[in-house]
Amino acid sequence: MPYRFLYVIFLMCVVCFGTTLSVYARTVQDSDEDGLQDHDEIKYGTDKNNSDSDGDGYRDGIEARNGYSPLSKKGVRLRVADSDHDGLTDEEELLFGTDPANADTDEDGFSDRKELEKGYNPLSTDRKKLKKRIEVDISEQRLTYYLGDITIRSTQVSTGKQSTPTPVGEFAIMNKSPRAWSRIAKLWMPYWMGFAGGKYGLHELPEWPGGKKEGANHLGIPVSGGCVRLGIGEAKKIYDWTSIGTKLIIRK
Ligand SMILES: [Ca+2]
Ligand SMILES: [Ca+2]
Ligand SMILES: [Ca+2]
Ligand SMILES: [Ca+2]
Repeated sequence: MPYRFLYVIFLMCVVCFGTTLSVYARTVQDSDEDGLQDHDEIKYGTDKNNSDSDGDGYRDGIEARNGYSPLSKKGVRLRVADSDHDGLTDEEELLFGTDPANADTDEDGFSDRKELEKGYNPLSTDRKKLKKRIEVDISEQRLTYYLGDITIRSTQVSTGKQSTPTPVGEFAIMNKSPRAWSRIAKLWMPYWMGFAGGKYGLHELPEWPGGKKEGANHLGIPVSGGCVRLGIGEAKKIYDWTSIGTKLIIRK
């Protein structure tokens, strides 16, 4: 009797182990054995049954691991490639969860890029606008902006020095100017986005009247008079995306 009992236990263990293995196999399946699992092939927009989706002689897994687009024959990097020509790089699409091989992931007639620009979810046909939000982390000297739960971008900033700290709390972007003039500091602040009564702003590295820019090597170091300084190029991206009223959260 005890032997029969042990045998039943043994059979149960075999069944459990087998089920676990088959679940594991399903989750880590790589149908075309190219080093990119099936669920990652969906993310990259590649063919899970073709180990070399773009036919350039390099396997999808090798291209993806080394930062190349497995959808582009010409050895183009993910950060440059725009395989579906929708204006978002393959790297951005991976970040947003949109399909790098389909310009209109949710097939609602609006391209992924248009939806993100206008504040809609490119992964859903729901026409409800998502909330835009900018967050600044002073200790990390980073600014990240979001559309709903989608991280749009993260970039290094320079916030206020110890004697002129950047205010902490919850604000909203209250005004915008492509080129604001500081009467106090006597310099230009390109791509100005004002907050806290308009006394402070997010803006590009300041520019002296002669055209000289404050150094880009200040990014990552709190040296400003209280504003949040952004890098050249990054400021315009945020400026173009931000609306009046966009929520701004600043943390220590
Ligand atoms: Ca694969
Ligand atoms: Ca390839
Ligand atoms: Ca694209
Ligand atoms: Ca769409």
